[in-house]
Amino acid sequence: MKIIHFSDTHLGLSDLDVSDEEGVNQREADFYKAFADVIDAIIETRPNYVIHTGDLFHRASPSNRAITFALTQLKRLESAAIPFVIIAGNHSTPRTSTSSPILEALETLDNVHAVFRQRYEPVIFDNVVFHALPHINNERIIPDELNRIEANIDPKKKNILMMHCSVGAHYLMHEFGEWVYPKEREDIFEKMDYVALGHWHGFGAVGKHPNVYYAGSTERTSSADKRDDKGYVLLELGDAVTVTHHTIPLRKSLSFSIDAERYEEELAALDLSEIQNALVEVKLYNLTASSSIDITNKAINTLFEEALHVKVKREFKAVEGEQIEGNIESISLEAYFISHIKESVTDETEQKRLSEKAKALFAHYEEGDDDTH
Ligand SMILES: [Mn+2]
Repeated sequence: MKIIHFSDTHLGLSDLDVSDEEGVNQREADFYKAFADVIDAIIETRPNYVIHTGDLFHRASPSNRAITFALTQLKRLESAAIPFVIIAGNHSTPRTSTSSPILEALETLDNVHAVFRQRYEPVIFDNVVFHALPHINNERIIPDELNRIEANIDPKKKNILMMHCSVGAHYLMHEFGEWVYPKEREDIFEKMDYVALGHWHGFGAVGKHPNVYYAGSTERTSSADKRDDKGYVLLELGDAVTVTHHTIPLRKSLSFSIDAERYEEELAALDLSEIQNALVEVKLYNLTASSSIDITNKAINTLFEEALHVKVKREFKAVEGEQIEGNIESISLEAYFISHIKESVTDETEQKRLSEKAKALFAHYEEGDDDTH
């Protein structure tokens, strides 16, 4: 039996101020392409089943374009007569009971089995049971839902658990509504042939379990994600279980570092051979206030004009021997701001109060800056 497991496709996510020829946000289009690439691979591989472990859409109320795209692609699976089982993730579950879940719309397709009613449901076929546990807003009922699984395990069939959560605190994404799987219930994993997980955006096996996998996302959902190995899992279930990860081609994501003290030499030495249509991050370091003014973003953008997008990060030379660490982009500004407070405010209590306030504001700014998971 062959099963394809994929996850976290975040259809409708848009990022960066760049559009394609049709006026669609280019990153949004990249997510559609990744999804279509997986559907192509499915149709070529012809697995017995396809499973998706959540975050099909980026939002609980996706755009018309995202919905139309998803339905068109799922229709291709229906035409190929391949059953598709999907659970809701935290991104596609409404936070209030007044809005209706988007996955309900998928039930109009005959081959789609969508589990989104915030409770455990077994999806039963002739040779396999998919134990589907969708995202649940009320964490307190999760232990009871987990208790319902074992009675539905059929030893004559393959048993596959599908969940969208963090197994152990390691896989937390710091998002609204996410939950950690209770360690004391990991015994359920041993009764399953395979545990299909969604939520974490990298592919990989979980802990010491040989049969528990995150499929990972199909695209990079933030600029912090530099992974190139996005794709899907092909699961072959015979006497043994084999798990292989297949990658799909992604837009390049490249990082460059330029020492501002040796700016001209470093520029001349840059290898720009792969920048075409890439997502580029340029870190300028060893900057002083004056060299930072001299090296404009415009100059950097011109240098990398073949790239799809350029993000410039500025790291200033440490002030008064102070080492600046952490998120360079905003901390350098924060450090400058705080050193300015220290210079211009003599009263120590007032100095402390203003510094704390500045830190809180910068922390808030940083949070809002990268809300694209
Ligand atoms: Mn996700």
